[in-house]
Amino acid sequence: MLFSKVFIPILKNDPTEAKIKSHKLMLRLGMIKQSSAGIYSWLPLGFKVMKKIEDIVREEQNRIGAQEILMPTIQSSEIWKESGRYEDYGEEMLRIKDRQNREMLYGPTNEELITDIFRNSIKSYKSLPQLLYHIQWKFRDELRPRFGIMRCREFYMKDAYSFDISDDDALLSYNKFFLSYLRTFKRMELSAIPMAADTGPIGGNLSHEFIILADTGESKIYTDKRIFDVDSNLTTIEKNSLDKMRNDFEKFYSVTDEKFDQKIFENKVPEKYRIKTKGIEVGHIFYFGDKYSKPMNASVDFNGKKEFVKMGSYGVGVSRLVGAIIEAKYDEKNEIMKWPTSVSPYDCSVIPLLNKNDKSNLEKSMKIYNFLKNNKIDTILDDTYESISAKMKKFNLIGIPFQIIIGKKSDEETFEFKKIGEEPKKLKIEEIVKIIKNNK
Ligand code: 5CA
Repeated sequence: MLFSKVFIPILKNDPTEAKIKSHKLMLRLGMIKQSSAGIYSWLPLGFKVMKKIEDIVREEQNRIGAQEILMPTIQSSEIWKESGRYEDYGEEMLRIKDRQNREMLYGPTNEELITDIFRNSIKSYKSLPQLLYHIQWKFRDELRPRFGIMRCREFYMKDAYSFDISDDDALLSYNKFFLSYLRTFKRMELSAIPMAADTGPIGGNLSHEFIILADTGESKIYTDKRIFDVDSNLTTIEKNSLDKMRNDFEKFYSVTDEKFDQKIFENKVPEKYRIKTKGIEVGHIFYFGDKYSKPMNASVDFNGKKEFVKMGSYGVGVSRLVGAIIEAKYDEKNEIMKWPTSVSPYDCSVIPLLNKNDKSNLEKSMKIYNFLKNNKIDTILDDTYESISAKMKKFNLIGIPFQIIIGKKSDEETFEFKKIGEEPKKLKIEEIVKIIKNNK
């Protein structure tokens, strides 16, 4: 894309209403635009990042054998009355009436709807396990929406649901998602640690939150430094290896605020390894057995016996991750953002010094731009006549990981190429393509 044509409405300064750096940067770069409290439009730069995050999440769900579906945002109240959550969910649920005066709601989560789909279709245990997921907007009428898309009312979530015949099988499904979350966040260059957590309105007695450390996070956490070194590079989803991996994590005390016990913390974690800090919850997984299948009568035939299926649910905050990555990768003091290559809105930027009376640099830049495009490298070329220092400042903020700078001294053969925030090197365009492709 040419910068003069893209829709990236950049502000000169940080907006005053934003308190944390991800919110500031997203507004400043025109990644999002608030439409009402806690509800946002996603503009091209923000939307591109979110879509890349969504693709990674999808690939890692498919890799463990989960199947993608799409459920609606609007649900009937009937199924929520069956599970008993219609009243329990309280004011966070946005309730709506249709023209026939039927009670509907904008889904805050989908345990009931997926249970309804399951019970009408699957009759035999031989069809189990079933792992189903969708990526869809959710609405929660949060009392205090804040920090931009980090805690908002309408947000984009991946939610998966597992159905098994026994507790043992269900724990295998749980562990598959546990692993897929570790892989998902790693591909975004985030170190998200699993922490034993409370189950809240979803229910059940086994749950982990996946949390990245950040001072601006809303979750208080207590953990052990050594958990960062646990090997999560499993290539199989076979039961024994998964059990071992979860065990390796659970050797280390790592909990959220609600589960915290000072005595256990001090007993289990030597002082030099203790971490008490804050973090951002980017994923949350739950095992709740027959909490929904029993009241909603979701059962299968197991050798002539009716068995309620054992269920779990697994959420990733896809839209929240955009902010979480910024919190982790943005150097606010020096105004340099560094997107991980896997989620960057573009692969490369071409930043030329342009002069209205001499078109040679523009022509050179267009050539490079077309060459990169033909090599499937998503590139943005700054064809505006701003000064080179203003352009550099702007692109440091936008955070595209690779930059090609066409300055006064550039020749026909080699170009100034740099990883954002590092020193430039003079390289041939073919070498540049190789580096970018190897880093994708
Ligand atoms: N049904 C379960 C799992 S599918 C569930 O809803 N879990 S959850 O409530 O923990 O949400 C899953 C993830 O969505 C969270 O880990 C968080 O990353 C994201 N999320 C939750 N509430 C918000 C919100 N108000 N704004 C942005 N993201 C949110």
